[in-house]
Amino acid sequence: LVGRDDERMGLGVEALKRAFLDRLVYSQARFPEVATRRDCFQALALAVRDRLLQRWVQTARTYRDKGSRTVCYMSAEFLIGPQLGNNLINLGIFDNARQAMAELGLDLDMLLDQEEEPGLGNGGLGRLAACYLDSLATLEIPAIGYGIRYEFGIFTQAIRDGWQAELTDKWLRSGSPWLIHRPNVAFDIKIGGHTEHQYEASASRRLRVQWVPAKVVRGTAWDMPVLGYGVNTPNRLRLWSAEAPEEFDFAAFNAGNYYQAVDAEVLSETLTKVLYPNDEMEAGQTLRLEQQYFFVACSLRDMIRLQLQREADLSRFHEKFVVQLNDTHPSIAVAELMHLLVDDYEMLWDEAWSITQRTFAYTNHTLLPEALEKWPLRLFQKTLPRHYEIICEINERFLDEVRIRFPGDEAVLRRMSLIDEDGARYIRMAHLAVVGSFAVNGVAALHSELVKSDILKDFYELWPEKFRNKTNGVTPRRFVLLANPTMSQLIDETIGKGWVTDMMRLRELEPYADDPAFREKWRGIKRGNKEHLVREIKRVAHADADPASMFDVQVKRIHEYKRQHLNLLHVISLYKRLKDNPNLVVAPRTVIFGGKAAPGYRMAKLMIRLATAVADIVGRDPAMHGRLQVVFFPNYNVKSGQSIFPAADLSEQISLAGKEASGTGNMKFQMNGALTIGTLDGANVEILEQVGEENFFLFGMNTPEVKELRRCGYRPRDYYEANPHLREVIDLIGSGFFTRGDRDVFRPLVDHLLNHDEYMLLADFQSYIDCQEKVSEAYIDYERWSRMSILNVARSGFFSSDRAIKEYCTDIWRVEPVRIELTD
Ligand code: 26Q
Repeated sequence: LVGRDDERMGLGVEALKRAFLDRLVYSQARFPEVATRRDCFQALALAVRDRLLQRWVQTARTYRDKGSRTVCYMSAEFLIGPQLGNNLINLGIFDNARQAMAELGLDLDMLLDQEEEPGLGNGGLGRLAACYLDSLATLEIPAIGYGIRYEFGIFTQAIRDGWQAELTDKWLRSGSPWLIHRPNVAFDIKIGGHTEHQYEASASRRLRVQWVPAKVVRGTAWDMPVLGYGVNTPNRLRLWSAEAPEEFDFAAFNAGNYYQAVDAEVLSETLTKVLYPNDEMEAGQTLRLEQQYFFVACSLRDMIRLQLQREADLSRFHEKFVVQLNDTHPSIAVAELMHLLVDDYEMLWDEAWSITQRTFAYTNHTLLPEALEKWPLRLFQKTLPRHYEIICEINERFLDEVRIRFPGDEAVLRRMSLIDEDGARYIRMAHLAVVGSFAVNGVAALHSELVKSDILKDFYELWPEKFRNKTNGVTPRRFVLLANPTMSQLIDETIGKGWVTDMMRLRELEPYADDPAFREKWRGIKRGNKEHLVREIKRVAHADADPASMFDVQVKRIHEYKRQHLNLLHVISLYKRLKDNPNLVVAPRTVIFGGKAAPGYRMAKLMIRLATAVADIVGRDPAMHGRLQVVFFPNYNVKSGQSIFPAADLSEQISLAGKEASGTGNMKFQMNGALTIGTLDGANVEILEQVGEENFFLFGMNTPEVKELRRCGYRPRDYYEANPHLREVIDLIGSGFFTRGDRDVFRPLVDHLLNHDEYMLLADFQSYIDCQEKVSEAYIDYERWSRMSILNVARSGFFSSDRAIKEYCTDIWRVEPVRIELTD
């Protein structure tokens, strides 16, 4: 079909130049003199895509011939970010591409900058799925990512008058060179309607159930190749797009201004138009449930089709496929597989259930009980009438098992039921996922313990063998090699190249922490990265930042539990102390914030307003010049993250202990030489364990202390009254000082802190301020800081997503690598 001597295979500079010019003419219909930057990006992307597809065909053929066991990673979100740079890195042709473009008078960085970011996710959970696809391919594991091709990804954030404004994300405006449409991979998916029950006339008089839908939506596949680093394995990311023109339910979709901003006509067309921008559960949105069901139904039909190509029936389905459920968003798959096996393939319930339970594994990503996904029973029944019946059947059989294990315990039955019957009735998706899966995992050591002791305690007592931990990881290809080329090169020169796929080898950097010449180079690299970020800050936030100051960074979704406002309390405290004592010796700081707030989350939007208000006042004060500055970096996303992580000195990971399941930004900062100031929460606990307490700034209560304080009755106002400095800081916010005398703007925030303070900022305030004082002292001693920074990178290997994926492979999926050879 295609061979080594194929024109489209060449990876050298000359071949890339020819391929680029070829694609410019034959795909873009442009001659070089009139080509726009966009044309040039498309041409290079298509030239690179040719090289991926060649390998892809070979991979697909190998998997088919070998009948390889395949991991299906099901996720409503894949926050993959720009693809060109990563594909060049993974193909090993980044430098050749740069040279080829330079010889044609083009700058590769300019071309990379043209790519629209596919923002098909909210934050951590979606980005984790993308890192895992990178590692699966790099480790040569047969895998498919199944998800949704949203036409509009996460909104673009603009800052207007200091407030967040949401703009629609039209990432497909000029098409994506990476997506390949497969209109003949299509399934018709039923939604709504009712069921009809009939006994067969035959001797068995078997019950047959017919689902008569209210509407049918057609799903078609769009595939994106995901190439591994230094291997010939591109795996498949298969995203489903809805095609049937259906009336749009406006009543269910009027949650806020963001939706109104989206063109109503376009919206009414389809199911897969828009990603829901809340990274938390919000009950009662029919379209969201339809999205989840739609992509799961398409994906399972796709897997069944593949299995029936290989074998005569579905009895060994679970041997050929394992499905990882990325949180409960795809957990309706448990009921859907039962529906397909029992209703369509006429399997007996017990055999179908045995296959189902051996197919699924479930990852939990939250510790907030209110964030566990649940659907109002009536809404669920209306949308998925057959699945409602199946869930009732699963529930009855399950509760029989619970009765045997806990005789006479009515309370435990109520707690564990798949249906919440206290007050308004709901379907509990986490319970469905646990009952239907053979493995359940949390995403950091502490989180997995809390899953067992708190949120899924009863299930742990029933089935302790199902529960595991898989601490998250991030891909060093994107977040180190691509994002931080200068540091990567220094590491290459120092310990050789193998570290990119064997991150524990970074330990070999440890001796260089004591080498003054190495430390000097290390500082030079950080300085260069900061100067790059300074230019970005100028471009997007129109502010001048000082690269000599400490870059103190908190980038992540805006949430009260993540406590960006605790960071702001420190900024205001520092501002006050500098005003009161101009001779105070502290490290100059630039405090950088970035992150989106869910459009309907008022307090989160107010936190953004507080950050921009403080940035404004501090920025206008000449006394703060060269001492303190605050920047809100708009529209934090994967692409801007790649400029931010390498430039950070200090990583803020300050959630209330017991609330952040893991965090993954914390790992990206560490890999780029930032030191962490953080609580004992999520994966911070393991970062601290890896780097040692002398290389980590720890503050605040731990999880048992938080529980104890809550048990005793937490009264935030006591802290306010007992601590004059805290009082000063809070009063300054309340006084209208940051809002030209308007005392109303931040009143909800101040009132909330003084009267409720669910996330206990006031309890952790003094500990945080004292810890920031230690940070400042350490930064001034720049030889010490460099040493700590180097040791942080040297000890970051554990947080590679390769380590995480290897653990999933051996402990949950039982899959083996399949080597892909390129033959002629
Ligand atoms: C659910 C139902 C309806 C609408 C929206 C949602 C929804 C969407 C996205 C619920 C949650 C999310 C995203 C959650 C998330 O990103 N969680 C983060 O996952 C990371 C990866 O494991 C962890 O590191 C973070 O600690 C966790 O907060």
